[in-house]
Amino acid sequence: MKKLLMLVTSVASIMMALPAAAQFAKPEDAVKYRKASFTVMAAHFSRVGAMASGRAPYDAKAAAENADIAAAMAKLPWAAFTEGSDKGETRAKPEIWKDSAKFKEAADKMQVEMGKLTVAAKAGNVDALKTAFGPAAATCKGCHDNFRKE
Ligand code: ASC
Repeated sequence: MKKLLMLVTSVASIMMALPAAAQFAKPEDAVKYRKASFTVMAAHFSRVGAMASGRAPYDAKAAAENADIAAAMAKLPWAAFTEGSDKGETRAKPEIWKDSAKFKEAADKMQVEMGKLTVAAKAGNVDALKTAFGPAAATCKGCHDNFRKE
């Protein structure tokens, strides 16, 4: 058991040390991965949004669970904007690679706002949730406007 744990730990640390590109055998795999993480994020984020806007009844536990998942997903897509993954089944704009500092700033901002959303959701108060939801949604929209084709 101890050996297994050591093996798992060392495999995990090797994986974390690998450059992002090494996680994907092909550019299409990176595209699929980032789309999947955005899809899951959007599903859970919009459940929080439904509560924040009153379209769904407020349920503190569900809000916290969904915000947590959205925040976890918000960490994932960025490493999948690998070199060469600007082609194929993607609406990613060339600006992602040309203006990568601006893209990273937008990605970081989203993660910060998603983090604030989870804090608000865990506070168990619908007004805190409403306050945090708007700025988080604005980070989604900001990236769509600047970095996603129609
Ligand atoms: C969502 C979702 C988005 C954002 C965006 C905010 O729920 O899926 O992409 O909010 O619409 O403007």
